[in-house]
Amino acid sequence: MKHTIYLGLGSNLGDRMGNLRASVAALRPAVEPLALSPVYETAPWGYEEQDDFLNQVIRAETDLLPDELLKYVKAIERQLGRRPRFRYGPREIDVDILFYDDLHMESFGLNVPHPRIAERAFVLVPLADLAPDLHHPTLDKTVQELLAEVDTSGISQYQEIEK
Ligand code: PH2
Ligand code: MG
Ligand code: MG
Repeated sequence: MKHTIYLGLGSNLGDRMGNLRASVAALRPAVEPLALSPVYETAPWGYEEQDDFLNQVIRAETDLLPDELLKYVKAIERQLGRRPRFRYGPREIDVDILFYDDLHMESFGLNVPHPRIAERAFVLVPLADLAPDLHHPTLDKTVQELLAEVDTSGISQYQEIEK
């Protein structure tokens, strides 16, 4: 059965735009991207002594179950060169499961929806571009309503300089 998912992508090491693009390409065919948000350059959250991130959100479709999807995106992160580092620290690519249909699950290793969506403008800004009316199943608010409650300074749409 097809499930609608939202993934949050982030990169602040190496070729940030290339890393985002490579992660989207690597998702197929088990995860089929349906819509890509604009890319935003965002000030680091949680641990500030690191370079700015590029962040993007995508809507996709998959037959994978949540645990399978988690394994799948972790394998893509490794494939794109990500090595274990400290929490909230720099990374070549981060692929987070934000929503999986309207599922709510909390288990060791995987919480859905992603537990920190409401605190993160770098997720809510691109998410609102794709799905402003999406309903958060546990907070009982829409993405648009959550976005109105966060500080969006430090988030700007990213224009890649032509090479
Ligand atoms: N990811 C983090 C920690 N901090 N800050 C920004 N701006 N963007 C991120 O993707 C990000 C972060 C851990 O996943
Ligand atoms: Mg993350
Ligand atoms: Mg992650």
